[in-house]
Amino acid sequence: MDNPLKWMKVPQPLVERLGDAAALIESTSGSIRVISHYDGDGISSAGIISKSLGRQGLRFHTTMTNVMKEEDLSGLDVGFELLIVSDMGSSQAEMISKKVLALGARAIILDHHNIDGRRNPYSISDGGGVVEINPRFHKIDGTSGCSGSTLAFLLAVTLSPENMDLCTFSLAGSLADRQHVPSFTELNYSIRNLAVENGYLTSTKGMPFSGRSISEALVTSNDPFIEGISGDEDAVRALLSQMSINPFIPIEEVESEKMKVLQSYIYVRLLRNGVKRSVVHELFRENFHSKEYGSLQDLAYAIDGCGRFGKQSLGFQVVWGDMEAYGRALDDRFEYKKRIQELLLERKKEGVNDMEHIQWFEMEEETLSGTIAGLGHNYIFDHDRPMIAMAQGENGIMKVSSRGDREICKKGLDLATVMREAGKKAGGGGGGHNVAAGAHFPRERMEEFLDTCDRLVGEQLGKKGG
Ligand SMILES: [Mn+2]
Repeated sequence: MDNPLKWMKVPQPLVERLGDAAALIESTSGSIRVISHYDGDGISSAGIISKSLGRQGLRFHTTMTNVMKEEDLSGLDVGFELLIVSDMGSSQAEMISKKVLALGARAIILDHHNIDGRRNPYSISDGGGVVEINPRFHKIDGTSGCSGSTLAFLLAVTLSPENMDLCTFSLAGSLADRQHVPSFTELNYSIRNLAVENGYLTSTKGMPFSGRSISEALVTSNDPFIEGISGDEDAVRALLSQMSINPFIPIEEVESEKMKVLQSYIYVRLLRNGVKRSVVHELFRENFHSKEYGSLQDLAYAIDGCGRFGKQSLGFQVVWGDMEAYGRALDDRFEYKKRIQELLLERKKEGVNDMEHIQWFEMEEETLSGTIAGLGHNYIFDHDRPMIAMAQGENGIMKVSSRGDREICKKGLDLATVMREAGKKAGGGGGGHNVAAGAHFPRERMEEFLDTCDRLVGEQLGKKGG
């Protein structure tokens, strides 16, 4: 393919900006510094950019970090001619511009986050030394239609059509940023088409099962968590034998007719267990499979997990194409999935505390409390009241994660407001989205916090207390 950008019908103004960025890269003879965000999308972006620079024979040095602070930039070694900031940078464009001007260097910003109401991106012609590319300047939704790795991939194929093979990591990065729900759109959709039509990925519709075999997929399934199946090896064996499916074969080797029967069995079973129809429907989406990497979801979560566990360089190696690294990252991914299930089963056994309009529980692992709250709400406990999970952090500060679902939000639930108000009232703070939000407050004010949450949720849903 001569021109993947044309094939994908990337809007002309964006093509031009990518061209400016590619020209900057091609005119750089010295070293290139790449700084990217350290989550799944950022690691994928860093890998895609670095791989394409390496293929051009350019010298580069890549790091991944959480939030880029001014100190990080000041601490940068000065021996670079070009700085590429990826999956972040738009909100710090001015600082980046000052820094590179002072060093006599140039910068490229590839970001899909907020542009703080700015009308125009930084461009090399305005004298700021920066080419900024952000879909939000082109009326493309940066939350769902384009991630950091989408931009990294578009730049890579601008540099050379040979980089088209990196499309798998582009979509893995977008998936890690949850841009695949309910389906890939805008620029992600174009890349999805490129990947599928050129044989990099195959696509099937159904529940997103993942695992190295069909039985592992069912036993370790958390989303959906299927009562009586998830976590129960004997039940899974019995079910598969009843359907004449060999439990040890990879998911993609299960005959499609049998897979359909299995999927609809689970569908009915979830509904019969009382799981909301809207939650079950959301599970049916397009799933992708790569010959080399298996399920795109596993690839994405394996890379994302590397960020989560502070193993960014392992994630980077995966994107670089190191299959041994991928094996290790996958092991971590399945360990993590197992841990989530253990916590979920433990929660199921211990139960949650009921209030009139909310349900809540306390757990130890702060990093997983949001996940357990969400899965518990959707699949195990009462589906009509939001779930509030708390974990004690440092200095007696309680960290809160709350989860609802789209259906309750349609009825008026806004957890962002609940968390902000209740957090503030209990001497802390909070915020987030209507369906998922967080808060913090000092432990001794827990009762007050919970009472406020209960009252606010009741008011939002139009239910009077008493
Ligand atoms: Mn991102």
